[in-house]
Amino acid sequence: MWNQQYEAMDREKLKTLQFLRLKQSLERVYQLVPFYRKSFDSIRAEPGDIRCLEDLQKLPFTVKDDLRDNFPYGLFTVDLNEVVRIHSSSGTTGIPTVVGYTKNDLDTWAELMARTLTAGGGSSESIVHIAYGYGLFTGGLGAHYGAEKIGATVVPISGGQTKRQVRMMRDLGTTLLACTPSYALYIAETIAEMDMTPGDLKLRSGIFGAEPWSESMRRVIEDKLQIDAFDIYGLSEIIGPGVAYECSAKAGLHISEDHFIPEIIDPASGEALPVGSTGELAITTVSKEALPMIRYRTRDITTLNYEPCSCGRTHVRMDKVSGRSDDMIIIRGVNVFPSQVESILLEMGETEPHYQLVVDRVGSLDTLQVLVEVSEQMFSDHVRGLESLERRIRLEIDNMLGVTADVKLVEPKSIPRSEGKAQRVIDKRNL
Ligand code: DLL
Repeated sequence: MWNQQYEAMDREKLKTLQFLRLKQSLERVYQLVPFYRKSFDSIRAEPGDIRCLEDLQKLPFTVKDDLRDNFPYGLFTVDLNEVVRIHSSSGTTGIPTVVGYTKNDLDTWAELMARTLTAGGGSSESIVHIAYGYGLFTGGLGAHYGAEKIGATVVPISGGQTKRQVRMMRDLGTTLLACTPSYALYIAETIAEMDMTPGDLKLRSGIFGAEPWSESMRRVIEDKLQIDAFDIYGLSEIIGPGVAYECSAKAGLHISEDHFIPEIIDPASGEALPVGSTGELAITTVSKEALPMIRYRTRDITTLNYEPCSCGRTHVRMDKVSGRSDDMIIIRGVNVFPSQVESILLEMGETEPHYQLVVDRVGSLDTLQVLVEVSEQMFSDHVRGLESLERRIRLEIDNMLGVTADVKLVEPKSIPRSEGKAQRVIDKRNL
């Protein structure tokens, strides 16, 4: 454990700490950010009305559009003089959102990533290969400062030039890989293409996140790279990576509750849901200086688990994120997450782990097409074998998810590989 005092803090003490920090954050945003003052005033609430942690549920949510509406600095609580770093989340549509950090915020972030890396097998002995993108994306620099904090040897390679990445990992004796799970898979594929095996590298573990990936995908990555694969979660608006991380139990991601208060809400009504329910994660930051967030709606779907963890950390665990509520595809009334299709494909084990979902509308009917790659050998096999596999996958998707999909097996390497976040869904209905 990187920080026993906080990561294994007695839960009663933790709640007291959260509450004290929450009060300060609420005062801060109420005094300094017109948006929050207006939002609290709209329900006639003042920070003083929040008398216990549960009272937080009385306050309005903050959503991504609030950041856009106040672009670029409108939600900051400090003068720009005190802001030492900007990151931005690359919105696919419209105005990007900008997030800022004070010196203390960067220290907190490094601390959180130090916890993440330590839980993921990192130490001062590690050689950490950071293939998350550097730049405005929070992945690269977030992992970077955490890795330096634990005293590891950092290779800040960023994304791209995958063959060179593999050669560097081999030559430098890299032990820990940090990148998106889809890029880890691409790296594994490239190792094989270069006629190498994982045995030619010294990789032992990886911290993968920034996009949803299923348990089955974990097994594929662990198997192909011969490593321990850990899930890490975060989002720019809250701080970047480092919000939650898996420990060796690999049974949920510990949310650093000394800095964040998580809630699960009904994505449709916004009502808080009882402990153990699956719903949208909302997060309140309690220590952020430049850009505190009150009840920020992440759109990510998960479940919280307060049972004690075998690793000794006391912080609540969130399940692997199954998807974003806005990535959920609704096909003729049935909700489908790409990660559910991923699990089915990988569990069947007859295709390659590369797939894409194409959603379209024919007349007034939504259609779902699942494109999935098969191996070279299988592709050159006779057509009947392929047709039969397509049929079996279609049946399995129908049985497990209750939707009819058109399954199409495609040539090896025909689905674009990703160096960052993979694009799993192509929704032609929006075009
Ligand atoms: O993706 C921060 C990050 C970088 C996390 C590196 C982990 C590793 P954004 O670009 O703002 O920040 O995107 C945040 O990505 O709301 C989730 O939908 C998704 N996401 C992040 N981590 C996971 C994960 C970074 N482990 C959005 N599992 C979030 C599933 C994830 N989805």
